Amino acid sequence: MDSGGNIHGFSDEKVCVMTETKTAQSTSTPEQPQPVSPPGQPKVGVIMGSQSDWPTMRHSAQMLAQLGVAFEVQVVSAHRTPDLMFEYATQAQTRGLEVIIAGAGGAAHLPGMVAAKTLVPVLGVPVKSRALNGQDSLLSIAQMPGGVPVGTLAIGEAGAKNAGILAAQIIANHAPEVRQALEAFRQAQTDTVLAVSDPRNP
Ligand code: RP5
Repeated sequence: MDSGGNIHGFSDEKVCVMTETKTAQSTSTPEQPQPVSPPGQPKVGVIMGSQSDWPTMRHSAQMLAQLGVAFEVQVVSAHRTPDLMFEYATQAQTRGLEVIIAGAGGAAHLPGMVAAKTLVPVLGVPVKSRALNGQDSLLSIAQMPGGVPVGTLAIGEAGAKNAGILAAQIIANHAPEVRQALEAFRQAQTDTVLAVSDPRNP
């Protein structure tokens, strides 16, 4: 922890820089602008075991941005940076995080290990692994022992997207503006389906 009370890598300044850094990286394309957090204290932490998880986890960030929920993003590996993972989990509540979305693939220990060290609700996203198409990730995240829950979403992009929505729904319990954004999102989704109900004419 530094003199300003921020643990390594999680000051407001760092979150801001990270967002800009993501924008400059090779995963950014003109068609896929990188999601940027709304201003304010991050309420949701989007963490992942590897940079390679970002193409999946960006969908969580995208939904949070769309729904107006301030978030931060960070690579935190259970295996490669275990001390950072421990620090992130133990500091999450005092830093104001209300939900943690943790994505990981393969031997996906990150969500469960983070959940073991915090009472902040953890939503786990199984990333589609190269070897087993994410079935290993899914089982690693879902099969927690009784007493240490992780809310497990679907494998891959759908799970990441739904994790962002579900995190927003949790925040919406005390944030009317987020509830309004969710209602608008649901209505737009319904309208889109009803507008083109004949599958032969997409
Ligand atoms: C996990 O190992 C990560 O979450 C990632 O999904 C997987 C592979 O990581 P890389 O080898 O691509 O860094 O820890």
